[in-house]
Amino acid sequence: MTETNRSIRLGQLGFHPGEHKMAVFLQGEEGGAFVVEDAASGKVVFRGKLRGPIQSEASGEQLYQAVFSELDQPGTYRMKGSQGEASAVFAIGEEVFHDAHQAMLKAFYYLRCGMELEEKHAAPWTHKACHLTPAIVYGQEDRRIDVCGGWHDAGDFGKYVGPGAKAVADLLLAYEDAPQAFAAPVHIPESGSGVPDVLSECRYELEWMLKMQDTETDGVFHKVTTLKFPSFSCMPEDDLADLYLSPISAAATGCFAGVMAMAARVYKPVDPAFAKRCLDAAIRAWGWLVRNPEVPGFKNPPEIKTGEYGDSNDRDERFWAAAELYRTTGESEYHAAFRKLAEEANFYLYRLGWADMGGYGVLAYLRLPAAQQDAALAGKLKQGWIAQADDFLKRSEQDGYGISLLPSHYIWGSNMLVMNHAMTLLIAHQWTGKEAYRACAYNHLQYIFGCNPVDLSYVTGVGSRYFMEPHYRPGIGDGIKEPVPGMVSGGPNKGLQDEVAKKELSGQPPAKCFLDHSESYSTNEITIYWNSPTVYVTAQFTKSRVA
Ligand code: G3I
Ligand code: 9MR
Ligand code: ZN
Repeated sequence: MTETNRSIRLGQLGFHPGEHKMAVFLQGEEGGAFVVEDAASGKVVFRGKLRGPIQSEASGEQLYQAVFSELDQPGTYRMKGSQGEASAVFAIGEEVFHDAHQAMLKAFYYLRCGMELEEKHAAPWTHKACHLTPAIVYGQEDRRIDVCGGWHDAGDFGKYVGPGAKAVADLLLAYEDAPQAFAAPVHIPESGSGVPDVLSECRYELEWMLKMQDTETDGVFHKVTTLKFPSFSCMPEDDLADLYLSPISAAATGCFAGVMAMAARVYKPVDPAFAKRCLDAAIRAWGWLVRNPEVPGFKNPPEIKTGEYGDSNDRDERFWAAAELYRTTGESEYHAAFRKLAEEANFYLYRLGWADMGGYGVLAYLRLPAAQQDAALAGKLKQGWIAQADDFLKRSEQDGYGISLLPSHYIWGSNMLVMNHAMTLLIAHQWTGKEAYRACAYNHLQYIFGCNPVDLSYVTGVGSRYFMEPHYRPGIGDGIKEPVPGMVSGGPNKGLQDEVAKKELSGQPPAKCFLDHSESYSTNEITIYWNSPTVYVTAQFTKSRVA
């Protein structure tokens, strides 16, 4: 019987025929032999030579890469090195990511606010309806607004417009770019309605967002939260402190206009009336932006201590809004605004983060028919996107795990960067057909699924060894050992920004600054916008299957 040791790292879900296949060895020698055996018979089906050594600055390890892309025969396998070390058993098959994809989409349902999570859909992770009282408008204490619904942001119960917009944008793009991956239901209350579950789930968030638009000014409140975070084990329904709407911000209003204009397009075939509500709301938000060309960036008011999502630059949000409104309506006013912002370009054009939405604007513009584009501008933007992908590719070629993060990129939510970069690469692949981009994106996803220095899958319930203790209040408070499945951890953060991380991780290399501990909110929280790019990337590798 073969002993499995942990010196061979590989994506725990396995690989697809036709896709890039790589494992990482901690032991080995230059040109050393490795084999892949059939798990049942022990028959050698592939022989290869290790590539390396590669000194990983991010993880402090010396690594070897074992590439076996030619092995495409579906089955179960095990790898072995020349020193007798053996990997865990892994699969090759068309559907190896299917369940993970479903679980990561279903995770959004578990984050729903304002409704009971009933046994029928949520067992065993049920809870009562939460956050039902109208919220106080900060600075206008006698004004209260109903903003019930939407998704909790993360391990806390705040609801923030910018992060919500990123999450919905990723999911709608995931659906647009790989509709076949969303054919099977994920068992939410709306399943079976004839509308794909991903659209029903996003609508739950969009309906909440619509309530966040101020009926008096058309601006959008930045967020709704209690004044401070509740205790770590607080269940949503027990979080009864007053809810406050933080002031309107240009960042929130810009994101709102962007995502609503996008939704207007995506929902038109399934629900034209809803699509029209989204478009009207987007146009009104745009009006606010035009009337408020220069506004200070968002900062928490002094009494409000919850997640700030501060953003000092609102040009990228305006840019995204202009692009989506132009794509959806074809009106020249938005095109003019887009060109002007693109020309100034005083923001990150290609990022897909919660604070930097430029990339979504570029994408919306580049997906217009050529006749509606300014050809020179479109050419420049496409070239810029591809240059960004090339840079990620080059960096990945120098990284032991084949990913594009430099040591300085292991910050709070580093897994979002891993997945955002993979999105960038996959879109570059769609435009160019260059296989190296797709292979590189695949390595990024395999990193999330366990081919990483921590040797854990960063998605709950996914793989054979996954993190168990997310910083997620309902998961701490519910007394259930098994975490809610399908949730993506923030991942290693060299900033050590919580007490346990400071205590346990000091001196660790950046890519190992991760703690599977429920109090380590700076390394092990979960959020909607860490799940959403992961769904995008996974969907690109998921074939249709109606369960
Ligand atoms: O951008 C800088 C970069 O220039 C610098 O090199 C690097 C080095 O430290 O830091 C980067 O800034 C970090 C920033 O995230 C980047 O997005 C900050 O250090 C880091 O503190 C900040 O963390 C944010 C965290 O809130 C604290 O504000 C996370 O991005 C953000 O995801 C997280 O969001 C929280 C919400 O507040 C509340 N809800 C849960 C959610 C997840 O933990
Ligand atoms: O528990 C909070 C977590 O959900 C947030 O993401 C994080 C964001 O800063 O903050 C956590 O709360 C801590 C706060 O930041 C600092 N003081 C201690 C808080 C925990 O009680
Ligand atoms: Zn709630």
